[in-house]
Amino acid sequence: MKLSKKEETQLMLDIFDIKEDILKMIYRSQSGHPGGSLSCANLIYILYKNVLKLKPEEPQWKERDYFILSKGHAAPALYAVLSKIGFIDKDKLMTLRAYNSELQGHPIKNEKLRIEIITGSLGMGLSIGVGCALSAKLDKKKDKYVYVLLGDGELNEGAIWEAAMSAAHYNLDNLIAIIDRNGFQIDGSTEEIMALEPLASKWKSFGWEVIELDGSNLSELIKGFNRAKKVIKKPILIISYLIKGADVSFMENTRLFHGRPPNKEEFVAAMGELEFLKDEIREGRL
Ligand SMILES: Cc1ncc(C[n+]2csc(CCOP(=O)(O)OP(=O)(O)O)c2C)c(N)n1
Repeated sequence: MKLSKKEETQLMLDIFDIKEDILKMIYRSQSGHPGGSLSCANLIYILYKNVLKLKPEEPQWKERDYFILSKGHAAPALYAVLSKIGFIDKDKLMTLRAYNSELQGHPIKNEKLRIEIITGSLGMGLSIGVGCALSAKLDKKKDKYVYVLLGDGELNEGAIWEAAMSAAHYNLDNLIAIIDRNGFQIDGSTEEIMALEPLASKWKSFGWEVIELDGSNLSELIKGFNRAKKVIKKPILIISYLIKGADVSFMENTRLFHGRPPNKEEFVAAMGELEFLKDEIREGRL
């Protein structure tokens, strides 16, 4: 499906609203992970808006697709998307990380808010996804997909590779894993800390179908997900090239805002940049 210019513009504006919410939440709570939330916000939004099969009025619909945010520290991105879609009240967003809030720093299973799985301890989401996909196969749910979003630094966890082997062993073509390939993790660039390349051929040799795409191109993302759903008898990996801290100049491509909130000056500057980019989109310059 190719997006019309109008559709693409609206999606982009929505994504910038989401990015503003992410920064507001993290600034207000003075705690959280801006870099890896900003990198994947567009991807999570496209999933919820254009890809996942859900019933708005029936959160526990048995045929629904699952989304597992394995890189759980990007919870602000998930919460802001769920609020944009209408599953979380906007007011609630500013309770991020507050005592007794439903919106903790890492996602907690919550049927009402449509958070399927508790995550945050990296390396677990793909194994859980394998279990969900296997169970959907056993239940003969032919049109149910499980989507798992992984960080690239998260791939340092050994359990990911056990899950990768099992998924291929069980021919889980209803499992679509996505890597937020932003090139950075907590301590520096992924290639410096623990090299991942050649990443695509590693997954191919584990028996996965691999799709590589530019994750900041919304049409390409949608096309990639459609292509993934056509694959048979193999699990699918989408390597989505993204930018850590995307769209806030001083947060881009650095580890410095991995797990640190912006201070007041940084927050004001970041919001100004996002507003400027929104104007550019509205006026057709972006
Ligand atoms: C098991 C485990 N070890 C360590 C951490 C601390 N931690 C949080 S984020 C992170 C780095 C993750 O890097 P990456 O997956 O690339 O995330 P992104 O850059 O997309 O935010 C680490 C080590 C954790 N959450 N879980």
